[in-house]
Amino acid sequence: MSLSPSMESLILQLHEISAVKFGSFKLKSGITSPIYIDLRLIVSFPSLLSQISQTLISSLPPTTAYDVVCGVPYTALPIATCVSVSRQVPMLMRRKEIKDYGTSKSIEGVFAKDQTCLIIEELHSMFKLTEMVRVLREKGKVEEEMEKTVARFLEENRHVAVKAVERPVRVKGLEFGERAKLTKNATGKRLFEVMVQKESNLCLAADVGTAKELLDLAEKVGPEICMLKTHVDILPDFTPDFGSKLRSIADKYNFLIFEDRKFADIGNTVTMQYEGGIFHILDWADIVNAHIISGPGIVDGLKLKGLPRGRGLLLLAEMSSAGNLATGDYTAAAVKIAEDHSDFVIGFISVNPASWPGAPVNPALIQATPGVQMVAGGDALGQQYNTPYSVIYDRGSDIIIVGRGIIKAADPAQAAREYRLQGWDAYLAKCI
Ligand code: S5P
Repeated sequence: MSLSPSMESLILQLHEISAVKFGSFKLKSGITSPIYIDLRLIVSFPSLLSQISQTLISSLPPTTAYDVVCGVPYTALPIATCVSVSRQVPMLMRRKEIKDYGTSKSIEGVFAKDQTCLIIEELHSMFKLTEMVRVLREKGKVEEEMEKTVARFLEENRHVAVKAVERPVRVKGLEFGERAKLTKNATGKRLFEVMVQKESNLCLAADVGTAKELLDLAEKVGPEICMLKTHVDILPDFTPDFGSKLRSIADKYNFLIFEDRKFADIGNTVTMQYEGGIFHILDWADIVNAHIISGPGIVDGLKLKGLPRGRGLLLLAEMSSAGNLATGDYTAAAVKIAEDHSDFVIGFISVNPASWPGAPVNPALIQATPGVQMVAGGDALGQQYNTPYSVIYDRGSDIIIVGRGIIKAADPAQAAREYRLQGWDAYLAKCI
């Protein structure tokens, strides 16, 4: 099917301003692409911007009714603004980064429940990339060879995307209850069991300012969570009875305690850090975690102290922050160390375990993922957020770790309930 002349002219103009480029481009995902589209450039070409907006609107079915229009940052914002101004329809802006100060709003603008919103996301929906390249080839802007290269690239990466979504579905049947029976570690087994009993795969990252606030929060959110994660070294009012106080709340609401200590030293040093100091982590934390930067000796060291007490260890196989180095071979090394110590290692801190080679890995091992909020985005210091559904269903994780999404909410208990339901629904969707 051929495109309309106005669509063809639009494609030619985009090529003209170099918003469509051919060559070799490394994408954010790490893939190398032969085509790159940078629509941010269109703000410098007002007549093109207006043409795109008009074409987009006229491509909607005539009966489409909407009360507000919203652009997804950043590329679609100017397009949405043009639509808003030309149609005189109010606009909303969805934030990319959610502030953790001020109003913490994820959507700016005035709107009401039950209003219909037209969301403008990208130009790609107006025509397919293959059609775009075909037009450019027909008009002599690209060689036939390049058209074939792009087609091959799109075909290959369509499969990659499908695989990433399909992988978790293949663990069908291996539900948390069954996985509990596979784990060799008492704490790992208990964690799976608590998840089933409470229908919760939510871990609260309780990064609040004081021990008092933390204990209050644990009381409020306790019924919703399978695990509570602490950073005990940020609590200025820590006292030696903190551990026993938190333990009694954990027993009351049936959740596990995970001290996010991120051990990273040699085996001998971590034995002392785990057991001693002022925090005595070994006495009250069911679970701790470790980087594998120093090699497998760190696991041996922690195991020496933790295993006789029935404790469990999570390895940091990936991290959620932008530009982190825990990727590729590093992640694979974490998996190998976990397999070699599966009596003590109960799983991983991970971000996209569905994409690991050979995924899903050993189902006895649990995947816990930080960087979770209701809206994907990030903070100002490199944290990157995915939604509960995307983390559990698409990325193949088991547990969502949520901090500011809950603790900064007006009603943390209510927010925790919402995260629990979303996380659990995504898990159930994987089990069908
Ligand atoms: O890669 C990581 C690993 C961890 S454990 N990225 C993380 O954000 N974390 C922790 O998860 C981090 O230390 C913090 O306690 C929590 C995320 O908090 P949020 O407020 O961004 O949800």
